[in-house]
This record gives sequence, C-alpha cells and structure tokens, in this order.
Amino acid sequence: MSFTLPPLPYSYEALQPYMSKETLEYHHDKHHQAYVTAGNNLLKDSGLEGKSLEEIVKGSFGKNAPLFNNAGQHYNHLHFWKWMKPNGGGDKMPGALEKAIVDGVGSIAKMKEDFVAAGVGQFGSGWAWLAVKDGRVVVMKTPNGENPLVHGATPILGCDVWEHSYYIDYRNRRPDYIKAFLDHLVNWEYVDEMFQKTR
Ligand code: MN3
Repeated sequence: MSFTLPPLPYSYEALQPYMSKETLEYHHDKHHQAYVTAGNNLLKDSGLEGKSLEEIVKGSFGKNAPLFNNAGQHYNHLHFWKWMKPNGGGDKMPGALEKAIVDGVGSIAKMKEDFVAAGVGQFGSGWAWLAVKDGRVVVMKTPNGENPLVHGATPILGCDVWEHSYYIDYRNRRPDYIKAFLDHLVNWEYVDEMFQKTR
C-alpha cells in the first residue's frame, strides 16, 4: 500500500469558532501531508510494504522509528479528522457507547475530566485517548506519534495535543482547546463506529 491524504470530511470553515480555517489548512494540508510524503519514502524497502496501515504502525514500533513516527501520525490524523464534526461534542452519544464509558471510567463527567487531564498532562507533543483495553473503555495518553495500538489497546477517540493543533486558536491554553474539543467537536457517532468494531 501507499499512504494518501484524503480530503477533510467537512469544509475548512466548518469547525469554527472552535477550530479555525487557518488551523485546518496548516494541520491537514501541511502537517498531515508531510507525514504522508515522508511515510511513503520510508516505507520503500522497509519490509512492511504491502501491509495494512495498522500492521505498518505495529510492525515499525520500536524497530524503525522514522517510519513509525510518520505512519503512526498518518493513522492518528486519518481518524482525527473523522473524530470531529460541526455541532459535535457534548454528552449525547449512542447508548451502548455511553454504557461502556460509564462501566469503564465511572461516568461521562469523569471520562471528560480524565481525558482533559490526560491531554494537559502529556508533556510536550502527543495525544489523549479513549481506548478499549481488555474489553473496557480506558483513558490514555501517549507521546509524539504513538497511539493505543502499540500499547495493546484499540483507540476509539483521540485528541491531538501537539501545539500545531491548537496554537493558532488557543495559544498556550491547551486545557481550553481540549474542553472545546469535547464540548463542541467530537463526532460521537464515529467514536461509536470504532467502539462497535472492538465488540
Ligand atoms: Mn497533528
């Protein structure tokens, strides 16, 4: 396979005022494109050509750092665009997903609190996650391009906390960015779609 950059599933203005057109132009067109371009170059002669993206992410982790960083970020961003939608966020979500979050984390409010704390507590660049591990929904954080796939879990929601994801709109206010992501941007139907695949 080779990596390709799909268009955003909404317009560049669609997530305003919580994520600006300028942020999406830089983040999607420049940053994600750079992971795709570098990933394709690094995939050549890596021994992982012909594998699925998930297999490349898992197969390069701890073995081929340059390829892992770019393939991991390609995976993360492919889903990140779909984990958001206009008029998203809030507490209204499919019932089975809500129940699994309550069972795993305690309550929706606790999940949001833990998710913000994970993103704020990730020193430097990385991601905050909801993931399914051993059949339970958990909150995780990872540095740089890592994701739950390489820690024995399946991601169902991720928030990019690299500065390129929020600095234009929020400057250094990372907590405000993550709260806005949860309250106004999350596409819970897509989270549920990924959750259902773990059942
Ligand atoms: Mn990013």
